Amino acid sequence: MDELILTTFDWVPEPPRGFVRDIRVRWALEEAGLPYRVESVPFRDRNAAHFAHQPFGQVPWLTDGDLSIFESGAILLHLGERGDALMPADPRSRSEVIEWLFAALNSVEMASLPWSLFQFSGYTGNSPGWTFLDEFLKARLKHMEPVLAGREWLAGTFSVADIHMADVLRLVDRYDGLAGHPACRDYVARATARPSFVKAHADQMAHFAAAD
Ligand SMILES: N[C@@H](CCC(=O)N[C@@H](CS)C(=O)NCC(=O)O)C(=O)O
Repeated sequence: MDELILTTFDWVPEPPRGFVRDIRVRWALEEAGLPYRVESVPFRDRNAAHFAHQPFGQVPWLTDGDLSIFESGAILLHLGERGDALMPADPRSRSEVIEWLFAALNSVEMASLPWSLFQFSGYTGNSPGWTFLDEFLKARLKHMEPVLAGREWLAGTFSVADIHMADVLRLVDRYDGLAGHPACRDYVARATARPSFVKAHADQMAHFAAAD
């Protein structure tokens, strides 16, 4: 089996620690019990080799033998295809995993990320921009709430779709944005209680702390 190498930054400032997207990849690798190594690239000085792997100069990316994959969604689909630990084999369940993975990124995160960036920046006053973003996110959460109230995991068993959805929602939770959505909050609590998440989170925190 080819060696799996996860690349992340060598260091990031305190606020994003625990939320850098390499955690999605760490979490998936831990869930699947796949051995991997972590490498670092400079946060401050991003060179051409970095952009050759990740065209936006971001992290994470994963190398699997001579394959180099960027975008956390693409990485988790790739890992999901390596076995049935993260993506069930039967076509119906597999298709459900893929649709929920895209829903996490393209329907929920597309609302939650600008909302979180505004929260982080303190732009939460009584401005039309903030009100628009807040309503946009609440509209998405309103639809996620009955879905998550009715099932433990999005597509039957725990899958890469849950890694993405829980990670997206946990950033909202960080700013108390799930207060009116108890099923979403319980889902985040359920997912992040998994030993694989606990380890992935601790490993990310230790990785960045080691560079201080
Ligand atoms: N859509 C990308 C987003 C990657 C991303 O936003 N990475 C952040 C860390 S969580 C980053 O590299 N930020 C530094 C920057 O944008 O300059 C993915 O899911 O992999």
